[in-house]
Amino acid sequence: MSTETESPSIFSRIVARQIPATIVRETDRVIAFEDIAPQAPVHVLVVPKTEQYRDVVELAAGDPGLMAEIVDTARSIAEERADGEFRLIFNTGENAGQTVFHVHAHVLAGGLKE
Ligand code: DGP
Repeated sequence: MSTETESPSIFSRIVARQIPATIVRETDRVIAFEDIAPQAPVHVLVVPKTEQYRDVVELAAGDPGLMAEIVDTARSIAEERADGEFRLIFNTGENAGQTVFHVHAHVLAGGLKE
C-alpha cells in the first residue's frame, strides 16, 4: 500500500469536510469515522483533529490527555456498537503497516472471535 505523508493529511481533509467520511464521533480535539476498508464488523478510526503527531509514540509523549481521550472514545464506540470489548491498534512506522502519518487508532470490535 502507498504511504501518505502530504500535508494537509487525508484525515485533516476529512476534518475539514473536504472529502467525505462517515463520522461517528466528534469533539473539540478528536474525530472518529468509519475506516474505508473495514477489517471487522466495527472498524472505526479515532484521530486527533490536528496532525502535529505522526504516530502514537509522539502523541503519548506530547499529549497524554489527548491519548486518553482517544482511548475513551474507542471504549464508547465499542460499547455503543458492540459488546464493549475491542482491539485498539496503532500501526507505528511504514514497516509496521502505517500508511497515513497523522496518528490514528484503529478500533476493531464485534465478531472478532474466529
Ligand atoms: P494505517 O495503515 O494504520 O496507516 O491505516 C490507515 C487507514 O486509513 C486504513 O485502514 C485505510 C484508512 N483510510 C485511508 N484513506 C481513507 C479515506 O479517505 N477515508 C477513510 N474513511 N479511511 C481511509
